[in-house]
Amino acid sequence: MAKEFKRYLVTSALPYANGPVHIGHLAGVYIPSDIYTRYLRLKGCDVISVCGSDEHGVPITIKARKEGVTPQEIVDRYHAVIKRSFEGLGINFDIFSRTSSATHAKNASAFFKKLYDEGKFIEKTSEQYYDEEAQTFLADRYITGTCPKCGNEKAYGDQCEACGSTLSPDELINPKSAVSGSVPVKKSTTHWYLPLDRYESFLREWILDGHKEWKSNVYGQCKSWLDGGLQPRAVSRDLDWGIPVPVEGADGKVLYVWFDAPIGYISATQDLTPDWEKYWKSDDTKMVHFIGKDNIVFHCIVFPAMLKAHGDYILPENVPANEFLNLEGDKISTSRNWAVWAHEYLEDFPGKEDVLRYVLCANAPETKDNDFTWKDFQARNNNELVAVLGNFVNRALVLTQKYYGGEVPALGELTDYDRQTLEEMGAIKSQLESNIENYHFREALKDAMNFARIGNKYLADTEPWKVIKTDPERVKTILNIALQITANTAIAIEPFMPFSADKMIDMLAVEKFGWEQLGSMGLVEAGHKIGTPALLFEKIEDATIQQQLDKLAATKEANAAAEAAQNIAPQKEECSFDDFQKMDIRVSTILEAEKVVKTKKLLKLTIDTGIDKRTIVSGIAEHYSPEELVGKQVLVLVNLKPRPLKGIESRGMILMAEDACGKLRLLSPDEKTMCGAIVG
Ligand code: B3M
Ligand code: ZN
Repeated sequence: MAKEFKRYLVTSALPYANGPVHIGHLAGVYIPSDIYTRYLRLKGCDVISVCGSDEHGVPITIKARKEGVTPQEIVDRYHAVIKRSFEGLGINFDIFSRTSSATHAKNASAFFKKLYDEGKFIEKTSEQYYDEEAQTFLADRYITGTCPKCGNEKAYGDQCEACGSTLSPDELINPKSAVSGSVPVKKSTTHWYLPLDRYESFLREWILDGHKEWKSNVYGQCKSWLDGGLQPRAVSRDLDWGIPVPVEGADGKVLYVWFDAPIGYISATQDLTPDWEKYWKSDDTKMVHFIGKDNIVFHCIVFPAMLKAHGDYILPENVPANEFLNLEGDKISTSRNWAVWAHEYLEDFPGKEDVLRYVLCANAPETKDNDFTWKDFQARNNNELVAVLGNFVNRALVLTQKYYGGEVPALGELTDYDRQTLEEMGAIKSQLESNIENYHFREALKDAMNFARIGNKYLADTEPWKVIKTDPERVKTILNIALQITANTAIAIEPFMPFSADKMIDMLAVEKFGWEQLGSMGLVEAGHKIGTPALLFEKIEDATIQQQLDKLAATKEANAAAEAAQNIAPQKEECSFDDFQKMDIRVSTILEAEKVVKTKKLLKLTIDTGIDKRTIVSGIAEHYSPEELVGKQVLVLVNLKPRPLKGIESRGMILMAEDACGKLRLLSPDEKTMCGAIVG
């Protein structure tokens, strides 16, 4: 028998305030969470949705060091950017708090102190990596080295981004301080550990027996963590940014960010409502954590163990974690700026908030990693939102405007097809509800769009624009039904596309409907005057998409240059001036250029060296077209021993620079120079 819940507590992973949010965060966590919460609100449930910035942790202090500002300045900046992004996209938390708040400092300290006083922690002194130059211990991202699992040389002390392994600093090969670059030493330090092993049997029973309904990707990861055997996990760090450990002798130590952050959900609820305890302490509250897959262990193993150890709080009923979204076939990466940033999307696509919500829901990585492409974004907008939803709503409203001056016509005699259409519409609701309540938002979105699909087909099949000439009474029924389907569509799409739902309500000139009205007729009464029709969506042109693709191409090039700039070839062995004197380099002009057949890289050039006109074969076909070379002045090593290339005798070599991205660049004098001029 399914458990009855009186209220819902929806949490969404607290985004790190060390950068903006991107489409991966939105698709993985925040759009699903917002759909679920909006749905519950529409049904009139007692629901609160809490989120906020995660403002501690090493990534923030590293960024602050890099920019020469304080961590507070970093979190203030990004807390504001992230908050505005969510608001701009209609992601409607009841509170978007932050873990640098006073409430949270008090709350997290008290949580730690209760476990400490009740002896729930292990206190352990151990040798940890220390940077003598920077005078700081090296936890998490403060230390890098080679991943023992995959050989990635830029693995961090807590995680390898290449293979996803969770690591500890001691596992790194050739560890190096990310602060000063120096080789760290070991220094003893004391920390507190949550003995997760002591909660293994509770977690096994609670998850593996009690929550078999959890998504397979979540259940599977929990099972492998439990089967791997749980180890005590440090809950403090030697850092100067974070919540101080509230015990004697803990100077310079703060709560580990993953200990304090989940408590941030409780702190946010305390800031939201004085009734916070009924959400966190009553077992008829349904708590659902929306997160990405990299947070599963913290929300299904660590935080529940903390809550169990504390004893006052409920546990999550479900943790429907999504997998990862990639971008144009590549992993989204904040550090490589390989992302579509939410705030930039809002600037580039004003008024298209629902298009992104729609595409990211339709493509959500619910059970496996998925890929976002700008072409798909354009196709879904043009072929689904414009051609189906927008087209149907616009026809229903414009024809009512055209034939009846905007007054809803009365319903006449129904045909079998009318009845069949209305039955089809009425049947969608239960499936839509079931899909949302089971976190299958991709399927739920298809259900919601089916209202528009049915409407679109109904108008295409009944062709009121033709029938008006022969049977105007019939058209009244057709448009009345079309308007009822429009009203139902406005209800169904609201959790997914709230901006469009609001526009439809305005165009129908009605009060917002309740979810319970979904699937029914008579929502828009005969005689009611609708508002002014307007297009819900507009086509997105190729040029708009190309702009985004060009932006990504520029990012890719900048990354390649930055990457390569780190690998500048070392200087060659010294040579004497005499050695150099042997080379005879002349300013020359390219007279003719043509591709060498059956090769990709070679061009056959006719060169005026000032001494003579000669043929040189050069491997620049992938960097320059023959047309753009003719007339160019170049530098030529003319006394290089002649050599046959693809049967062509090449007499000399054109000097070029290979840049960091591997692109070849010709070297030319800065103004027209006589051929034969000697370069020295
Ligand atoms: N700050 C988000 C992340 O790992 C992390 C979530 C905390 S939720 C308590 O990207
Ligand atoms: Zn690795």
